[in-house]
Amino acid sequence: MEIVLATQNKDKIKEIREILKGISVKLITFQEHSRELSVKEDGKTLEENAIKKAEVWMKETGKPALADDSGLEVDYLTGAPGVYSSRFAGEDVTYADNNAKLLKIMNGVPEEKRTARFRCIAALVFPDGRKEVFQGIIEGIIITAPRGKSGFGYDPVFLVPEYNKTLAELRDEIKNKISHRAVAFKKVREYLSQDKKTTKIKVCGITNREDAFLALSLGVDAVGFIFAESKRRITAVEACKIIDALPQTILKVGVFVNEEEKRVRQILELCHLNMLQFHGEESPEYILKFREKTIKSFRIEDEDSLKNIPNYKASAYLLDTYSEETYGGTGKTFNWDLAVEAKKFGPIFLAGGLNLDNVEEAIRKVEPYAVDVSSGVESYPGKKDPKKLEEFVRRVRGISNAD
Ligand code: ITT
Repeated sequence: MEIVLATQNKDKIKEIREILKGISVKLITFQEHSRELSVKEDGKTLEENAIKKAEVWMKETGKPALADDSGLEVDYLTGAPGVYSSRFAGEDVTYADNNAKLLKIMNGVPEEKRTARFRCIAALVFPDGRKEVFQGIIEGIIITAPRGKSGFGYDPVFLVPEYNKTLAELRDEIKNKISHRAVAFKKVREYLSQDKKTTKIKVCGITNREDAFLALSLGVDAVGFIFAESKRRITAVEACKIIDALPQTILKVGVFVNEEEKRVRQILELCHLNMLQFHGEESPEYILKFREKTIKSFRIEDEDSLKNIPNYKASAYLLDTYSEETYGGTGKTFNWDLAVEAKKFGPIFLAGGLNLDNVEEAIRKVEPYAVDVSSGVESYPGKKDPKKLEEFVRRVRGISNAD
């Protein structure tokens, strides 16, 4: 997995790289992304700022992004400079200016009243909407004159009592074990090592009970029933019989194409669907009428096909291959670079010609929230091939669990 480091502070990048060393995640910095993004840190808390920074970079790149906001909290100053640490002495000041201002204010304050802490909030934000926050703290004392040359920021005035040294006097490897950033990012590290990628699988075009139970037994996440003109169309009554026999654990998605709202509601009620997929030219307003979870499909031809996506507020977006003749099930793939680009809009269901031969490459390249397969695992239209489906699931899970 690739993660973007949402910071332009080179000192931090160095520290974070060191703390996360050895983890099977590729960290991309603004230098590699060859773009600078300035994010206004106008939040009232470190957490707000950290999430804001990560979100801006996640939206810009379509990749998970990791940011931190850190601050020094001095007890004598009732927690200041805190969220304003970088601009304590004003806008565009140096670390030395901030330190000088702090020492001036603290002049004459006795040692027992010079207690302080660094707090770091790390935020990890994913394109599918997940947000995770991790905290790290280190306690210390503000000394009366700067000491030491390593580190950055307030390090030369922050004494760590256990070592009787300032953070700027400690070797990098020690700072990167005990600092606020080290504590927060070790939690990030643990989280990421547990977070095995699990691409969800939706099997669409279910027309019979046997296929539904095959999908269930293989641990597929969702099954789709097509209530529109298609070789795989199913009637509401037939779908209802299958759905009633399936457990809660598998999601049941109803697929509609330019259907009347009233008819969708009838089928929704009759069949107890969990999700509605709109595969036609439904408007953003039409989709908003449904309180249920929705997937809006887009047929992708070229870059222009992505332009309309941000107008829709759906729970997820399904990308299918464009065809003049049909609304879906073309069996053909499209340019997956466009799917990578679309990830910034929300969770992506990747569809369009997925099969045993290309699904692994698709997941490696796009890392979608879910893959959607129909004709690629059939023996003929409307009937799934057990061997193909089993192998498809095995391949997806194989990639998903690989480091
Ligand atoms: P980004 O927002 O690009 O990540 P930044 O330099 O603005 O970088 P922060 O807002 O997180 O960083 O940090 C605010 C200030 O807190 C920073 O300018 C330093 O003066 C201070 N600071 C943060 N971490 C520190 C550390 O490990 N040691 C010393 N001072 C630190």
